[in-house]
Parts: sequence; C-alpha cells; structure tokens
Amino acid sequence: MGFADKIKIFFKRNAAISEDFFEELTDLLVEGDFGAAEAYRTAEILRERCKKNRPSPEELPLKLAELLEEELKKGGTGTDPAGLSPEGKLTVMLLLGVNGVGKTTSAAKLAALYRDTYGQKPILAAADTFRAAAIDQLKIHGERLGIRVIAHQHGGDPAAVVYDAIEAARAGGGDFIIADTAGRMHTKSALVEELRKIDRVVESRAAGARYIKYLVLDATTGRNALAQAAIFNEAVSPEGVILTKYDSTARGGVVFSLASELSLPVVYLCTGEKYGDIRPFDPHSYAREFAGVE
Ligand SMILES: Nc1nc2c(ncn2[C@@H]2O[C@H](COP(=O)(O)OP(=O)(O)O)[C@@H](O)[C@H]2O)c(=O)[nH]1
Ligand SMILES: [Mg+2]
Repeated sequence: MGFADKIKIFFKRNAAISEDFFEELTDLLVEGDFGAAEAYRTAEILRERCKKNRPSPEELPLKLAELLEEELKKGGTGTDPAGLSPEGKLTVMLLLGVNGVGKTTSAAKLAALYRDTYGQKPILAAADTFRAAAIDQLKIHGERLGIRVIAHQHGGDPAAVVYDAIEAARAGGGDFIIADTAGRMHTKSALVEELRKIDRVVESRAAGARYIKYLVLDATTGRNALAQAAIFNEAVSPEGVILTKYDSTARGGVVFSLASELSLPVVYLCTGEKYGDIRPFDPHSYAREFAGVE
C-alpha cells in the first residue's frame, strides 16, 4: 500500500480527533520520510490549529495540506529559474548528484523540455568522463532527440568538455548547455576541486552567462537523499533539486525536509524513464497529494 492510501485510511479511521491522533500522525509522517523532529513539529502545529479552528474531520487532510504547502514555500520551493531564460543569453547548467540517481536521464529530459517548451537550443555536455558508459548513454539520447552532444574520451577532463560546449555555443551552436557530471563524492574536496575548475572555465569563457547548478536526488532513497543534499549543499550550494523516480516511491516526505532544513527548493519532479516524464514542481498539488486530499 502506498503512503497516500495510508494517510487517507488514517484520516477516515479517525472520524473524531482522539487522544492518540497526533501521535499516530507523527508516526505516519516519519513513515512518509519526514524527519522525527519535523514530524512532531508538524503534528503539533496541526494540533494547535485544530484547537483554535475546530475543523471537521473531513477538513483535516486539507488543513494538513495547507500547513505542508506553507512549509514548502518557506523553503523557497517554486519555479525553475532556468525555464525563464532571457533571449540571447547563454545558460550553463550543471547536473550534480551521486551515481545512479538519474543525472544522465534528467539531462536528456531537460534538453528536450527546454527545446520543446521554451524554444531554446540546447547542447548536452558529457562532463561525466569518469564512466565510459555515461558518455555513450548521453550520445544515444542526443541522437534520439536530435540534440548536439559534446563529448571527450573516457577519463578526460570534465572542465575541458564544458569549455568545448561553451565554444560550440559561442560559435552559434546553441544557447543552453546542460552538463552531465560524474558527481563523485568519495571526498568532498575532490568534488569541490572538480567543480572549481568548471567554475573557472565558465567565468573565463562565458562571463555574463547564467550559471545554474541543480542537484539530482532519487526519491526512492528516502532520508538518504537528505543526507546527500546536505553534503552537496555545503560544498557547492546548488540552486535547486530535481527529484527523480517519484513514480517508484509512495513516500516523498523528504521534499519537506529539503525545504525546512536546507532551504533547497525542488524544481522538477521526474516520474518515469521516458523523455516526457518530467514536470515542474508544484508545491500546492504536491502537498495535497501527500496529505491525501481527495
Ligand atoms: N522509474 C524511473 N527511473 C528513472 C527515473 N530517472 C532515471 N531513472 C532510471 O534510473 C537509472 C539511473 O539513471 P541515470 O540517468 O543513468 O543515473 P546517473 O548515474 O545519475 O546518470 C536508469 O535506469 C534510468 O532509466 C525516473 O524518474 N523514474
Ligand atoms: Mg550518468
């Protein structure tokens, strides 16, 4: 049974707000990937509001959804700044994250989205030179989508790939670079060092470009995703999160922790392996779905 079903059953079962109601709700939120302290705090705020406003039991899911939406908005969760690219201005976007979260897939999805929805001319940069398969994977996406891919040899310098992508853009080949990275995290300093090099290339070769770093997180990894986000947030301060594999998890409470603990907004939700399986994150509908509002 999925989390949305569980919370719906919970609300239906509690036709009157009993003694245990808020304790049970706390446990349920933890099951849905909330942190313990946060789950407790959320249940307490709801308890306060119920005391004051005395909602009917049918209104409770909506009250919870409203509270959760407020939390998300505090974290700055909202629209993708990259979607609003000013005409003629180059954008360089890096996708970061640990192995297997869906960076390469998301790079292809975003390239298709920016081209088809925003009329941009994307270039994919295979800056994950660490795995040979990653380069081929991106090339295959590029061929299928008819989008140019800049790639070097396996083991090459990721910053040099970004350099070439910028040169290709400047020569008229595109206006929106999406760079797939290796996101190795064996040490934080190695990650930071690799990114500093890319930063320098962007600063020197694409001064004035919009430079955006998105962290890709896998929704099925639950609280582990928050731990990854904390490390990346401290090391490189990404602008937002792309949450993948939302189709494979019924939970997703980690989104609220990203907002409240790290002020890190989710900008896209990915719901499958196809190119179209990506949508802008909408705090309102996300909170309602999570709270089981019918
Ligand atoms: N179900 C599902 N699978 C996904 C999603 N995004 C990526 N994947 C799959 O996750 C696996 C790893 O993706 P990949 O892009 O190679 O991850 P990377 O190592 O971060 O580049 C692949 O099998 C993808 O097809 C998603 O939103 N939903
Ligand atoms: Mg990859």
